[in-house]
Amino acid sequence: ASPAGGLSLPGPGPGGVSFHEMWRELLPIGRSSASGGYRRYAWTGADGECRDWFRAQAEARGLAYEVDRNGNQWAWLGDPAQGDAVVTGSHLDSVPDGGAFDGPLGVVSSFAALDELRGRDARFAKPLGIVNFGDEEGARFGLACVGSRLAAGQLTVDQAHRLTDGDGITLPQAMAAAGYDPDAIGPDPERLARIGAFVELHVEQGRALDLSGDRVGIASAIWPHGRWRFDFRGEANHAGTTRLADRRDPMLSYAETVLAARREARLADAVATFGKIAVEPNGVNAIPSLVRGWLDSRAADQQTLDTVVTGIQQAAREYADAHGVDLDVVRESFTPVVEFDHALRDELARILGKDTDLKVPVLGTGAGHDAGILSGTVPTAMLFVRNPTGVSHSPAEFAAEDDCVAGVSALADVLEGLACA
Ligand code: HGY
Ligand code: MN
Ligand code: MN
Ligand code: MN
Repeated sequence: ASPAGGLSLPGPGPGGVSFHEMWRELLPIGRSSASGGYRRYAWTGADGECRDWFRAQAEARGLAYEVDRNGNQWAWLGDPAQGDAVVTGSHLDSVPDGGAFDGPLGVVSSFAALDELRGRDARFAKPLGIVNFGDEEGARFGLACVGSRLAAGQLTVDQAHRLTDGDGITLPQAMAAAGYDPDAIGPDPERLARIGAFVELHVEQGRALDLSGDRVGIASAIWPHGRWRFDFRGEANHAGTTRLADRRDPMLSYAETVLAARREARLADAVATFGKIAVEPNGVNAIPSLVRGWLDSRAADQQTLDTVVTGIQQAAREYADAHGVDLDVVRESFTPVVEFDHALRDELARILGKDTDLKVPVLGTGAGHDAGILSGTVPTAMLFVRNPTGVSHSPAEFAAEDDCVAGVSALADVLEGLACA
């Protein structure tokens, strides 16, 4: 029934224990028994199982389910064509051996918040959506936030078609193999124009909330960040017979560059990480011909990031020259600084502070999110849930059950405050 007061949530849905049931269903999907971490890469079988789960959750609640041209999944209460929709959600894919919370906490909390609002008998004046953005982590094709970037027009179709994974499979091939139409991908301005506010809940990936003693926080900004590929090319040769003086060993210049990255980041109060490497021919008794390392670097502001990355590149060139090695550096992706919408941020603070004296902390982050990509197009905000160790992108990532429940409640308050008005 939909009384004059607005749309109500269709029942019956999984009910009050929904968070735990959803969490239990998701936990085994794509989990490596070797590491205990998750390997949910875009358009693989594990990703497909997560997507099936999303669809089942939408249908169990009588929400209208759809997949957009870029493979992002949506669940709707009310008709998004009405406009000014309130949307929440996150992603279900993972980094290599990622934790259980980065992404899924936001999606599970979204469905659970709707269930909580059903319990409150909320009536919605605006369409309400839940989204699962595809390929947020970029673990497979190297570029993060592919689904939201495509939708927002921040990644061209040509660029997307050229994305290739470590096995030489292109993004269109991977999408087609997963049953999606790669010829459909592209900007989706009309869909985004229907969204009046997007709020992504995410596990915190640092310890600010732990240190301040708060369960939930509001995001202020995302640091500018990017990924650069460093190709050091030398000469493959026999590890036993090649005199040290005759070697052109790219591993040496790579190793020195890793140290330079740490040095430059430390000097600038930024971060710089070489977390992925490919070596050719990758033989234990061969001097490498190629060492390819990927740099991820982030800083509080653009100028600092430029300084750090320029410093690392200059050092890398000097080391390459010293070892007779050729160097190519390619910037593979870049995300400028994100300042979340101030009015929406204030509105969240007002809603969450309404019945309490507590001031909800506002914090910045060095982690990228689909919310950051959307923020250029749509008024966007984020909620963070306390992470007691700050560990993320690791199987050890954790959030306490009480804090997750507090996150669901906060998200429900926010959705109610924004969509029931
Ligand atoms: O921050 C990242 O590495 C990714 O966007 N989650
Ligand atoms: Mn992540
Ligand atoms: Mn994430
Ligand atoms: Mn031999």
